Amino acid sequence: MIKLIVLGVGLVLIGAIIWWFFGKHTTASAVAAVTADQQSVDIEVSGGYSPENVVLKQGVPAVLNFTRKDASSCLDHVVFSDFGINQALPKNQVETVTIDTSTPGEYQWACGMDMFHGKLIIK
Ligand SMILES: [Cu+2]
Repeated sequence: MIKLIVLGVGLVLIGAIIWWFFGKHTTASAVAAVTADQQSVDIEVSGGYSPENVVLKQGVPAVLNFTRKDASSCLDHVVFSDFGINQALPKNQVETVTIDTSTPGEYQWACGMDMFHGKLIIK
């Protein structure tokens, strides 16, 4: 009996690992809402970033509004290394990060420990 349980647990673990590495994970993307002179995207921080791909229009001043719902200290900073930004995200508070959109390209952002990532596309 114990062998069957061990076998069952093993199979479930293998399934979970296969799903994790090869499964189709959906990544939420968002295009910024653009007005004449301002664009913004709201990003929820909870076990990662949602959306984790953000598209911004080049040349329009942009803000990202981060709200951290996650209690873990892992996500309490957000780092945009290309922009020299390392900002604290107090829990349950909207924290605005201003992005310089003058140069088109793809930029990564990450948590303070570089474990969770998001992508910024300026075009
Ligand atoms: Cu982290």
